[in-house]
Amino acid sequence: MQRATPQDFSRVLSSMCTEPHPDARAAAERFLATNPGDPGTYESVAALEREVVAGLGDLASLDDAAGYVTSGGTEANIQAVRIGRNRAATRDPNFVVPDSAHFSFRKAADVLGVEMRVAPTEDGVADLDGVAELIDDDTVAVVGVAGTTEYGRVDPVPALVDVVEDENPGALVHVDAAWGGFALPFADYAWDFADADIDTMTIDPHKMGQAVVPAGGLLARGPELLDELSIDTPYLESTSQVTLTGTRSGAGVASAAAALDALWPDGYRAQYETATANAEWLFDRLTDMGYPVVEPTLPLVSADLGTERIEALREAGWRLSRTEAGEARFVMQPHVTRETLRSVVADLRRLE
Ligand code: 0PR
Repeated sequence: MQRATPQDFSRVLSSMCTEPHPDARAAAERFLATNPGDPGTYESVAALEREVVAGLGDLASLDDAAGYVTSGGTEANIQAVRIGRNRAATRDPNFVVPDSAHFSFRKAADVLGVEMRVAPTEDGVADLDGVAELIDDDTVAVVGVAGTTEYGRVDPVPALVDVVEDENPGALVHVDAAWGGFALPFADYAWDFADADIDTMTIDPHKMGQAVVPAGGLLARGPELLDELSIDTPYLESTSQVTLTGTRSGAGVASAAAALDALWPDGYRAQYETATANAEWLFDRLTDMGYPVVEPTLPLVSADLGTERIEALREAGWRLSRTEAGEARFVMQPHVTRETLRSVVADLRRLE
């Protein structure tokens, strides 16, 4: 049987995954057979998971953070909506997202039986009047996005919190920072749990955190929020479980702990600064070439190159995907270097 080779990252431009940090890779291998879903048996990986939650709490300025390492942003987002639903009394629940929200919220609506209401965005961020109009007494959660999948935009979360306070203070405020979470601490417009009354947040180590897949993150302001997810586990040493999946990846957990240990804060700061400089460089080049480019906030550049050019770049081996509006999406993950960008821009010039 021929051995399949995994993707070589040198031409991957649109993925939110990246080459794991060497320490993360080594830790993942050591913990491959462990199951943090059974902390009574696998104590050391359970301890590492507590470290990861505390570390993600440090990133988001949340002391005594509650949370756990999920299978990814999808699970964290589903669980956040589930917390909102479970703690509310209504029989006819809804939640509100901006139209920039990731499709995982559609899955949340479907599996949880909660109506999803979609508010408009303006210039890529949630339109707060539009959000306010959709909130009613049956709203169990309101979502803000910090680092949208298509444009890297960041919603005005403190103002969003004020809107929720005015319209329905009982609704959960959830921030999806699945991709942006590892950049926010270094962005000058940033806010976090210390500045805004956020209840829950998604931050994924397997995106900008340089951990291995699967390692997502759900953070909650307090243990009582996570308790909303608690299910009894009669025959395990531990008596309850809050996770959506049962057996989980100890590799993901150990890798996230190792990545945080190696990179927080200086390594992630350097990564953010390089990525931001690269995003600005690419924005300038593509603008000079006459393409319409969406100005980046977090390091993600979307540019309208036209379908044929995107196809030609794909044929040349570049891994590029499109936004719903058809722009090419360049995600400045750590493996996307200035050299990579020079090379794709040179290929693009040849197509002119
Ligand atoms: N929230 C946001 C803001 C996201 O961008 C994503 C994933 C999620 C939640 C869901 O996270 P999981 O995929 O971990 O469950 N967005 C990426 C995207 O759609 C997912 C991805 C990652 C796609 C790597 C392709 C890829 O190669 O771009």
